[in-house]
This record gives sequence, C-alpha cells and structure tokens, in this order.
Amino acid sequence: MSLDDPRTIHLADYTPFTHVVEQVHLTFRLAPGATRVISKIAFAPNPDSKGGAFFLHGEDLKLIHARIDGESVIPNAAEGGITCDVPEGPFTWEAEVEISPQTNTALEGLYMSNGMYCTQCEAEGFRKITFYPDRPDVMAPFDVRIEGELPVLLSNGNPAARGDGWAEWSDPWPKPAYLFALVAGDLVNHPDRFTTRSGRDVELNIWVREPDLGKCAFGMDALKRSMKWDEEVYGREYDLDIFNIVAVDDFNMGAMENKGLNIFNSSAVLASPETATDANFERIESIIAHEYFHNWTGNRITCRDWFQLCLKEGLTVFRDQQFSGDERSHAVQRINDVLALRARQFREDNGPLAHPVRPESFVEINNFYTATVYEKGAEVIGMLKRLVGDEGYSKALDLYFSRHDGDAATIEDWLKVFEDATGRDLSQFKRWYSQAGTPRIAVQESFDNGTYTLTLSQSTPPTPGQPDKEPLVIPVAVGLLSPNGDEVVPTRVLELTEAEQSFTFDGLSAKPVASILRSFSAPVVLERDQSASERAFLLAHDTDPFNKWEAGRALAKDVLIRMITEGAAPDPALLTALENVARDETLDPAFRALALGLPGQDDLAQTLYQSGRTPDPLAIYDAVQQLRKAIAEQLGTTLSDLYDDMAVHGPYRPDAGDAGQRALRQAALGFLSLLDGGVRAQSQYETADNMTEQLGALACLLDIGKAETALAAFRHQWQEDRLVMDKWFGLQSGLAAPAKAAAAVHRLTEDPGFDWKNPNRFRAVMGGLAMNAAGFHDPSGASYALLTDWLILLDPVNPQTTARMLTAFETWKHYDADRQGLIRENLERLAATPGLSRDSSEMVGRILG
Ligand code: 0A1
Ligand code: ZN
Repeated sequence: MSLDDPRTIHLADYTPFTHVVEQVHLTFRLAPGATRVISKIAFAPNPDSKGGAFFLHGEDLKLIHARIDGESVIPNAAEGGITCDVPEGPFTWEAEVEISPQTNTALEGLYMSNGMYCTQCEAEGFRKITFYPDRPDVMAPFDVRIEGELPVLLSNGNPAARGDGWAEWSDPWPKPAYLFALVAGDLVNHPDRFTTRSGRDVELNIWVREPDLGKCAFGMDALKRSMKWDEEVYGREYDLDIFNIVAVDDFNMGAMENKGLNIFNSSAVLASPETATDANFERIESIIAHEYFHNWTGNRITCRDWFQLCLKEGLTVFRDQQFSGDERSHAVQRINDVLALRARQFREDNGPLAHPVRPESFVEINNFYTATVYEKGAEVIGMLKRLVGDEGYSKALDLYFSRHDGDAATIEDWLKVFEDATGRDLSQFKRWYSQAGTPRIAVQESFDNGTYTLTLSQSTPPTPGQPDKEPLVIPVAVGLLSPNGDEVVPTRVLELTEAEQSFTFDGLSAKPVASILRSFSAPVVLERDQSASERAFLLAHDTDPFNKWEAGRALAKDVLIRMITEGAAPDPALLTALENVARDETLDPAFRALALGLPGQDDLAQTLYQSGRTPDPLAIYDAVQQLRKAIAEQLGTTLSDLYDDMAVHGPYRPDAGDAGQRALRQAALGFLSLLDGGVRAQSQYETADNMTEQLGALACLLDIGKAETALAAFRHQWQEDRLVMDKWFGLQSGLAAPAKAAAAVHRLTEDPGFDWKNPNRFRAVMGGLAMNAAGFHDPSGASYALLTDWLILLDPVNPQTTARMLTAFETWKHYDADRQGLIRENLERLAATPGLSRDSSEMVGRILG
C-alpha cells in the first residue's frame, strides 16, 4: 500500500524550505479545553530555496487571527496546513490559534496527563500547536511565555523571568520545532547540580508528582554520570544553565530529548528498590543517558529530514550502549544488545516491514521509529568504528562535531567526516544504509599443511521493494583456538567485501577451532554447521565472552530444533555443558545467568522458518518446557547450591554486581520451581524486600500455576502504584498458559484497573499477549481476534500506539495456512475500519503486502 499511497513522501523529493526562521516567540495561555497559542515568527527568504509557495504546517488548529507585518491576512487552507502570499523580503508572521489539550488523546502536540500539561513534538507534533514550518531543517531560537495558574511552568532553554501565574524561557540554541517542549503542572522537584569541566554550574531537576518524589535518586545519579561520561569520552559539554527532566504517566514512547527539558515516560525514570526491578534500573540508566546524549547527537546537530533519523538515533543508541558497557559489563551489555537486536530487528528484517536503516519513503514517519533505524543503525556505527579503529573513530567524531555543529545534517555528511578523517573510501560501506535485510554469511573451512583457510560467502535475502542485493563491507572478527583450548591467533578483523572471499592463517601446528564473528562484529546471520562437541568446546574455551555465550546458545538451539522437528530427547551434552558453565565460579554471575537462558520461542520460530520449515508454536512451547524440566532434573543440586550461594545480603543496590547475582539466582529459581512445587518461590515472595525478587518469585509461581494467593497479595499491596500494577498485568498476560491465554487476557481487560487509554497499561496487557508466543498463536485464533478488537478500539484514540502494536502480526507469513487465514481475516477487518488512522493504515497495508 505504501508504494502507491498518494500520501507517500520520498527522500528523493527533498527541497529546502522557502524561508529561514530568525526568531520564534510563543505565548501560551493555558486552559484545558481552549488553550490560546500566540506566535510571532521572524521569517527571511532562504537563499538556498528553489522557490515555491510559502507554506506552514498546521493540524487541528482553530485560527483566531493572522497578521503579516502587523496587517491582518487570511491564509489559504492547504493539505496539512496553510499557504499565504508573503512579502519578498523578511517579514514577521503573527498568529493566534486555539487548541484543546484536554481532548488530545493521541499524546502528540500539547496534551494533558493526570492534570498536567505536556508536549510531544517529535516527529510532527508541533503542527498541532501552531502554524509553523514543522520540519527538522528549519532551526530557530525560541522565546516562550507561559501563562497559567499552575505552580510549575517549564519550557526549553534558560529561565528568563517569572511571576505569579506566568514564566518566560529563552532558548539561545537554534532548534527544530520537534525539540520544542512545554510542561505545566502541580509538580515537585528532586534537585541537584553539576559543574561542567569548563566550570559551568548547571541546575538539574527531575520533576514529578509529589508521591513519586522518592523515586528520583537513581535517575539523577544516572544523569550526572552521563554528563561526566560524555565529557570524558566524547569531549561534549552541556550548554545551558539548567537541565530539566519531567516524568509523565501517559506517553507513547520511552522518553524525549527536548532541548533542556527532557520528557520521560514515568516508567523510564522512576525507580525505587521496592517498586523497580534490576532490569528497570538498567533501562532507566540507559534511557537517561540516551536522551542526555541527544543534546549533541540530535539537538546541536540534528537531521535534515526524517529520512535521516538514524543519523541521530543510531549514533545515540551506539553511545548509550557504550556508556552502559563502561558503567556495567561490556560482555553482558553486548550479549543483551544482540539478544534485543535479534528479537526485534532481525524479526523486522525478515518480514513485510523490512526497510533500510535509512528508509527512502514513508507515509507516516512515526511508523519508522523502529528497531532497524535505532538498533541496526547503532550496529552500523559499531562496524564503522571497527573498520577505522578507535583513533579513526575519535578523529571522525571530533570532525563531525566541529564541522556540523548547528546543522541539520545527512548520512552523506556523516560518512564524509569518516572519509576525510581517515582517508578511507566508504562508498561500498554506504550500502548498509540503503539495503534492507539481514545478510547471511556461509562458512567453509579447510586445513592443509599448517594453513587454515576460511572462506566466507555473503548474501542478503530479498526484502519488500529490493529483490536484488549487492555485497556489503562486513567486518568479521575472528580468533583461532588450538585443539587444547589455547588461543593461537588473537582476534583479527577480516574485511569481507566480495560475495565470496577466502582468508588464510599460516604456521599452525594443528587444525584450529575458529571463533568467528567475535563480539558479534556485524549484524548478520552466521550459517555454520558445527558439531555439538565443537560448540561445547567453544563454550568452554573461547576467550571472547560474546562468542563463548553464543556457542552455548547455538548448542541449545540445535538441541531444541531437533526436539521440535524430530521429537529428539534433550541432549545430555547440552546439559553437561550448561552445568559446567553454571558451576564455573571464574565466570561473572550475570554471564552465567545469560548462559542458562534458553532461546526464546519466537527466536526458535524464526530459525525454523529460515530453514524452510513451518513453525508450530505449540510444539516449540512443549519442547522448551521439556528441556527446562530436563535441565532442572539434571542440574538440580547445582541449581539449588546456586540459589543459596547467590543470595545477596545487605541493603538492595541496583549495581551490576548485585544485579548479576540476583539474575543467576532467579535463573536457578525458575528451574527449581519446576521441581519443588513452588516452595522456594513462595517463601521468596513472602520475604522479598525488593521488586526484583518479589516479581521474580511471582513469575515462577505463575509459571507453575500456583500464583493465585500471591497475585491477590501483590495487587493488594501495590494497587496505588501504576508502574507496579503494569507489571501485575503484564506478567499475567505474558505467562498465561497457551490454550487459556485469550480468556485470561480477556479477563484482565475487564479488570477495573485496565485503563486502556494509558499506553503503558495497554502495552502491558496486549504486548504481554503478543509476546506469549504459544498463547498468541493459539490455533483457535482467539488471541488474534482479541488483539484486533482492542486495536480497532484504540486507533481513533491513539493511532501511534495502535500502529506500533500491529507489529505483533509482522511474522504472520511464517505460520501455517490456517493461522495465516485467521490473521488475514483480522487484519482485513482492521483495514476496513472506517476512518482508520494514517499510522495504522500504512502498517496494515505493509503487513498484508
Ligand atoms: N527521540 C526519542 C524517541 C521518540 C520518538 C517519537 C516520540 O513520539 C512520537 C517520542 C519519543 C528517543 O529516541 O528517545
Ligand atoms: Zn533517541
């Protein structure tokens, strides 16, 4: 549909705006149902313009009056905005519009959440606030005045003046409209300060509703660590006198990097030991860092147009991953990043929604805040760094910041700084930005007379609109181990540039075991037939922590695939290998926890599909259950020792060391609960003094069907805490038994606590169902129908969240004809809904293909 949709926008059609904006002045007179926005904007002709009518975006705005240089004008209505005759030289545009934050349920533009006013303008929400050239290449300094009877009135930049019922803010840094923000409400702050390395004293605040004040300390600490890290590692300093973060309960995404006024989904900033899990703390740390790092990669240097989204997002994700690795553990970070990449991005690349890191067309840009743009975008930068080396990367980044500060830049600009800083030709590398799909690398090996030859062949499967693919530049990090387990060739980066290429290693005394794609040096699928014993060897001896983990994962996957397709029994070799890792005290507990984690059911379905088989979600579920049981039985004593030894004593701390111990203990508890009838889990539930252990115990009890009492107690304890109750909802839908999932989720939707207009709550319940693979794909189709019913209801209220949830169906063609028929029926029913949003109609059109 997107290809011939008349609303499609193409990268190739980019033209600069007719004018530049020299200054913006905005006044807000806040009122829930009728806020007045008065704008005064200084325009001047853009010397780079190719001509055309003067056009301002505007949506859902009631125009009260407009003036040009003080004279009233009546603009002409145009698609998505207005046009107007304007003077040839510079002029001042003034407009007064009325908007209704109270009825804005889409959470885009100016809206209300729990009585507070807030904004979300990325990507194209500013046009719902006033008439403006709402495009990222139009950058301007903003002065803002807010009038409203609320204690806290915030906007971007530095505070300029304030009085009773009003406040003025001035942002000296030119910015695109998508970075505009305003917050007004009855809020309190968790304050702190940071002195930058050049001595600027910065006031820091996290603004929340009063009951949440006790949940800000960790976020504040993460912010200060991020500010320091960006100075030390990238030489980037903060550039205003104040940095504000606000927590909002109703938010479509994780958080937003508005200049000097970051707005966060409360789930991405609020945490206390009693209410947040280790995973929550880790996510908060990385999102705080991500939004802060955008101040340079996104705000000071922004994107010319939305096709360049990966310019800011890929780079900022890469930076936040580096930060988290530095703060915690690089090995664990890399494994978790790859797990997420495979679960979300490989899945996307493998279906109808596949698109390049830099897409070339879209109907609704909000549909392109994807794992491909973000996570694959970050992988591309990681490859670039590996190819040019750490020093080359540093030089290129310094050049990027000095050459493009204040610019709205492109991927071409980005690659050019690498070329200029390192002298390397990146024309072939650039294909990573334009070619969709996950490359496959097939491996052949030979050994002759002391020489080991590694032959790698690359191919990328067709994706929508891209039937034929060109070879990419792929950095493949390889090390060689001798048969006794010593590393004989340390990591070397091979550059695969041809469709097929051979690499030789001389002077070896015996045929080595190769460790290929160390650190997951490229986002590819490695096709390598390897025996169980070789995998177990690498799991035991590889010096590269990622590949060590990967060997165990591949071994478990092979075993599970044989169990699913041939009805094989759990392979004792796997059980022994897992036991060895679990007992190996030289290994970080967090690593051991990851090694004990089995491949996800969706991952197994993808693997089966890629090898030409039709996945049966129930057979996958059964095999995983059977293997878990076998592990529990075989490793019983080891697991029980681990459960005891890994107990963390003393007050809860969310650091990597303690969290790793808890993760390993939880992995053990998951298996042990299959044997002990939930005795340990029940007792842990009752004694836990932190959410990680309380929720971990609850999950184990749910898993074995013994959670009724604990669920009731949990609800009773936490009913006033929205974020904790999201967990209660999410766990039940995610862990509902396959045949009962639709019914269980239906019951949850009838719970008075199911506030479906709140995106976090909707996602907890419906996202939980979508991730419950066997339950979602129940052959009756009940879960498909249930999700579709709710998406049809949500679409007119919140198109963005609806469209995003539709990705639950993106793998539908992998399944059997009956399931495909049921899904198609539901997708067509949704597509036929009168007035379906542009967001959802684009998604459903692309999914149906
Ligand atoms: N730029 C933000 C993500 C974001 C994107 C769109 C939003 O609303 C539609 C909100 C946030 C980030 O990368 O964190
Ligand atoms: Zn971002």
